[in-house]
Amino acid sequence: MKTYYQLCILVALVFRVRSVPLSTDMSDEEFAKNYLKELYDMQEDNTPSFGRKVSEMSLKLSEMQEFFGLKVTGTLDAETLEMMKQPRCGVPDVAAYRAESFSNKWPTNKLTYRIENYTPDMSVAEVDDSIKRALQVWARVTPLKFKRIYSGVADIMISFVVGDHGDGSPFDGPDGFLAHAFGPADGIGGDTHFDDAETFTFKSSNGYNLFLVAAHEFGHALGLDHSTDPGALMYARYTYRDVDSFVLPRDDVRKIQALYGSNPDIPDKPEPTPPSTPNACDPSLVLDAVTTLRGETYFFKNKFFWRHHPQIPQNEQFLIKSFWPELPDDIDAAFEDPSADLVYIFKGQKVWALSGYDVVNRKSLGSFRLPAKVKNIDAAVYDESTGKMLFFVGKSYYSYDTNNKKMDKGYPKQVEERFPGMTGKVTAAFQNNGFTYLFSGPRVFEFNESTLRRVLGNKHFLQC
Ligand SMILES: [Ca+2]
Ligand SMILES: [Ca+2]
Ligand SMILES: [Ca+2]
Ligand SMILES: [Zn+2]
Ligand SMILES: [Zn+2]
Repeated sequence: MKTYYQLCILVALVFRVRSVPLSTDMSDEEFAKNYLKELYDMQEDNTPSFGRKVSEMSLKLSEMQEFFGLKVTGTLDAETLEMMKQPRCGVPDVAAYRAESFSNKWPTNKLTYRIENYTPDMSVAEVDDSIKRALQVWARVTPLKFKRIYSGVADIMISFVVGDHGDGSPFDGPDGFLAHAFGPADGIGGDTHFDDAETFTFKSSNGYNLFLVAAHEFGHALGLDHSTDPGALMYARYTYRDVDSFVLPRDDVRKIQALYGSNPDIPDKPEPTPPSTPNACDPSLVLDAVTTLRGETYFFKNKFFWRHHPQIPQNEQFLIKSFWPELPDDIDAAFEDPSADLVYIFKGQKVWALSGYDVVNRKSLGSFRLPAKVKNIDAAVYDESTGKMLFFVGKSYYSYDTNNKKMDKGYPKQVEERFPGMTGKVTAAFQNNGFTYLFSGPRVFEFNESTLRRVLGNKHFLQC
């Protein structure tokens, strides 16, 4: 009789579940509506509108665009839809839209967790290890201590579930929402659910890395909201990063310590410095590489790049791996060959050829006939007027003939011979609208053919 009663409750819960799960076979409009209802508390807009009243959907679209640093149009443009379809966390982006019964922190520093079940994607030991390390990410920088229990009710109950699972926020099948967690409170508070329709992984960049997803969700379980910093662990969109070298970014450290304080136990070995997201306003900023890509310009720095679209005043900043998971961080150089619609990315001896968001080929520096003594280049640019690829190494440069597929004779030459006034080392380069821009540290030299027109700062391109 008891079993029957429990079953009834379960069924009732399933019917109580409100929203339609996100699915990619819906129309884009329907998809966007569900996204905004789920994450931005969009209400059904049934009121007849007169004149130019701004619709609820438009308001919510603007809010979402603002949150992700997109151009605020209030319309469902291609860029917004693309962002909506990225794999992400299922917790709403704006704290005010979450249930008010959750407070912003736990009243104690000693919390328990329990792993209720396992995903078939990984071994039990791999899941245990991923969860433990994900909690340690937060414990390392706070006074928080996590104790695992194997029965009974823990503060943080961890489970792998699919579809409707009785908490009013059903999962959506592969991709879309990967997981969600409830903020600090009794009962369901702190509980963390993973969508087992995903393929979770231990170390690989294929599928979704359980450690990274879990570390993000535990941030919510401890009281954090989503961050607008694209480098933060608490950014809503999933991005693969190297798991072994993971260090909690500065933005997250600052926010969790504002709630709980720092770790009073002096660590045995000094902690690595939390990585911070490069700031466009930093006057000493030295970019790693710059390239055009299909009419846009990409400015690379460390793990990040800024994307500039000529029609959009505001640049967007992303992790390199969120566009090209296979690319390394800290690249040396990049350029676009528009005749082949390819962008080449250089790091050390390695070269990646990109067609839009796809890596289509891997090459080596040697394939451009650079001498073997050149172990890496500092900058590169495709000179449209001559069809040559220019490779900068220190204060000299090489010229590669794309038609004959060989290095031009008489190189390397001094950069100053071709670009008079460019006396320093070239650290990044690109061409746009017929001008050549040579970066030397934080300064940018603008050339019209061989004539130096003016010297600019990074700020000319990166708004701040
Ligand atoms: Ca709980
Ligand atoms: Ca999903
Ligand atoms: Ca460089
Ligand atoms: Zn989240
Ligand atoms: Zn759930």
